[in-house]
Amino acid sequence: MAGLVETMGLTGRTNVHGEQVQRLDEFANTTIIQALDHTGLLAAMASEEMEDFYPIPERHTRGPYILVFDPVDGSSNIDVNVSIGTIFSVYRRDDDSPPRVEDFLRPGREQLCAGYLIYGSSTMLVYTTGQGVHGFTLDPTIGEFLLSHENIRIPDRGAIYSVNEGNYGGWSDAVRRYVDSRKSAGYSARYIGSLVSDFHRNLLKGGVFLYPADRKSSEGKLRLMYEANPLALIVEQAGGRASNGSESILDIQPRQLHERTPLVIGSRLDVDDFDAAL
Ligand code: FDP
Repeated sequence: MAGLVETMGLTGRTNVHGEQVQRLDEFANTTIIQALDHTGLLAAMASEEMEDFYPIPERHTRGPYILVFDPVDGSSNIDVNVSIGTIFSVYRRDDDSPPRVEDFLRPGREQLCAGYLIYGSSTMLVYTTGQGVHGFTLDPTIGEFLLSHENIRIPDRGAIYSVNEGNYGGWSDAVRRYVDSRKSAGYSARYIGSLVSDFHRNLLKGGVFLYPADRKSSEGKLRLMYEANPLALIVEQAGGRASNGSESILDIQPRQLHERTPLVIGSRLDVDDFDAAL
């Protein structure tokens, strides 16, 4: 309904990352918090759209889990009706003391569950709890997600590379060589500009997505906790890899909630090639 009701366009505010906040970002953030704050399952939530984490108010029962989410991924595609998504991951706390930021600052390997929703030609939920990756498609006539993609496996090598090549001039020589090598190997370029959508396509078909560091941003653009970690758990569970060029994304010890990381993710051999090229 976004095109018919007042949920498109900018709010006029900027978020903690200095980006302009879209109305749908804010709407999705509030919807997720309101849907989950009283379930008794969570102790706290952190979102790409909020500067600090959100402890579950004491009037609600607190549970053992921590939720981390990106309410709308691919914000620049909202107003032009291109696929966007929602990304989430779940951790467990060890005790029931008041939640602290340290509860969130844990390597991605400690995620209990990670997943995303993609709003495309159909709405899908793809998730893992460490026992493979499974995809469910929403049947809007009954309001249920039905298992449509059981045990997804990503091909070991793909034939697609996904990167914002407008940044070519700011990349290191090694990154340029890697992207050039995909072209000379006959790969196709596909870049939607919504991470979830680019990732989902490569997960099903094989391929590599990269958002490397460049001259403007030495840490790349994407967020470790809200974007890279959940997708890294999913890709590893599907037989692929995720790296920052020197280590597995899932092994990085986060230092702050909104930390960024270079990200290379997708088919195992394509990510191996990237690490070898650096
Ligand atoms: P967006 O800025 O539109 O929200 O992290 C956000 C993200 O989109 C990713 O979904 C996407 O992969 C990337 O940024 C696109 O960045 P560029 O526009 O710099 O290519």
